[in-house]
Order: sequence, then C-alpha cells, then structure tokens
Amino acid sequence: MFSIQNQIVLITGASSGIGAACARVFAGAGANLILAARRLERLHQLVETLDGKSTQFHLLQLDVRDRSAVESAISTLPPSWSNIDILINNAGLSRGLAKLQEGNIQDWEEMIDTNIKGLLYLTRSVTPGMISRGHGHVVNLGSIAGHQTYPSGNVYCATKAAVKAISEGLKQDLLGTPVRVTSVDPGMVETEFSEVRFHGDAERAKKVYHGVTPLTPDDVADVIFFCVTRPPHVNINEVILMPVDQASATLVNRRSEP
Ligand code: NDP
Ligand code: 8X3
Repeated sequence: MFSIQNQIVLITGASSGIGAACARVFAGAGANLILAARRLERLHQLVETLDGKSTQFHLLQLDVRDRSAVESAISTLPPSWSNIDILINNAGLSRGLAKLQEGNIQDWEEMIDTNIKGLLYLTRSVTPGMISRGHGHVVNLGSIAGHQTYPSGNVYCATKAAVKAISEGLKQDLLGTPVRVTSVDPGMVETEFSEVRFHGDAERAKKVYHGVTPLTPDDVADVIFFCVTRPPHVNINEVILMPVDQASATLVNRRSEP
C-alpha cells in the first residue's frame, strides 16, 4: 500500500459533503491538506473538527470558476505547499431539474463553469508540476449521471459526461509519465447536493433521499482513499459506486413514498 503520510493533497469543494469527508479521511492518515472552497468560514470550522496527528492545513478561499484566481492560487502557494501530490477535483454542483426546453440558462452556465471549466483550470495548473516531479494523482468526481442521462438532468448529466471524457483523455495524455488519474463516479450520496440543486428548498431536497439508504460522504471518501493508496504502478481508472437501494440513475428502491 502507498502511504500518504505527509503527502500534499489539494481538495476542492472541501467545505461540505464528499470534500469535507475526504479531508477527514486524509487528515486521519497524516496527509497535509490544502482545502479549497468559496466558504472560508466553513473550512475553518472543518479544520477545528479534524484530529489528524501530524496533519497541517492550508486554506484557500477559491471560486474554481475564476480562471485567473485558480492560476494565481496555485502559482503563489508557499514553497512548502507547492508540490501537490494528489489533486481531488471534487467541487461541483447541480442547479435545477428542468426539461431542457424550459431550462434556466444561468443554471446551465453555473454547472458548466464549475463542473467542467473549474475542474479543467485546476487540472491544467497542477499537473505540469506533477509531471516534472515524476509523481502525482488526479482524482475527478464524476457521477452515475455521466454514464446515464436521466429526465430533466440534461445539462448536469452533460457536465459529468464531460468529466468522464476529461478523465479518459487525461489518462491518455499522461501515458509515459507516472502520474495517475482516477474518476470516482457515485450514485446517490446524501449531502447538500440536492439542496443546492433546488436552490435552498430543503423540503424538496429531503424527498430525494426518502425511503432509501443513500451513500454517505464517508463511503465515497473511503473509495477515493483506496484508489490513491494502491502501489504506484496501479491505476484505478474508474469506480462506479451506488447504494444497494439504487440500480441505475433512475431505478431506486424506495421502501416508502414521501
Ligand atoms: P455539496 O453541495 O455538499 O458540496 C459541494 C462542494 O463544492 C462544496 O464544498 C462547495 O463549496 C463546492 N463548490 C461548489 N461550487 C464551487 C465553486 N464555484 N468554487 C469552489 N467550490 C465550489 O455536494 P457533494 O459533496 O455531494 O458534491 C461533491 C461532488 O460530488 C460534486 O462534484 C458532485 O457533482 C459530485 N457528486 C455528488 C453526488 C451526490 O449524490 N451528492 C453523486 C455523484 C457525484 P462552496 O459552496 O463553499 O464553494
Ligand atoms: C449526483 C447523482 O443521480 O442525482 O451526481 O445525478 S444524481
């Protein structure tokens, strides 16, 4: 097993859900963490709850949609933080659930700018250093939505299909280097995801998980941790994980209806 003790791990979207769970798992294993999100206060709160033995933290208030902010955040990292070993491209969101012909164009742009362009900006800024140091791992958060489009999921599903293509393309383009690429593609995970999708409608968001046992953010973080701790010659390209109560993007076993 590859130890991540003292490895530098950059997690985007660490202020909530899967990103925060990754921070907990990696801190517990002694990695040094760069935690990025727009809500800096949330990152401070998270750090207070983490109990990693020798873990150090560097917090970045960062909107991944802002190309120059991403470039500057990475290029101005203090020297002790600049050699990123693992990049977890987790920041992402869905906005709305509407038929394409009725869709909100601002919602589309937010998803495309965050889930595709933000992920690309980070990857473009971080991977050259990994190549020159001869060491690194990029983990992208895809989704079952990148494999199967569901009704009214149109643009969100398209962004995750793009993440799938980007992960495959990056793996091809890094061939000949030791840098690894993994796409972790979950089904239903209970986080703030649905509340964000429904623009803060908590009641509607709760119904998404009604009558099922969804994945937890910790379940996904465990899988990510497994992927990055394989021996250096092993690359896990893609993992699809879903709850036992889910069989596809649209087929969910609900024991009771909301
Ligand atoms: P959460 O809403 O709980 O967390 C999303 C995180 O992304 C937050 O920390 C948020 O931080 C961050 N984020 C959003 N926009 C930006 C931005 N412009 N710049 C920087 N950070 C941003 O959702 P999840 O934990 O569920 O989502 C994490 C990833 O997992 C996403 O890519 C999502 O698509 C994917 N996923 C989720 C599934 C689910 O069912 N929950 C299933 C499959 C994949 P802040 O607002 O502070 O900036
Ligand atoms: C999040 C899972 O199925 O709601 O990517 O799109 S789903």
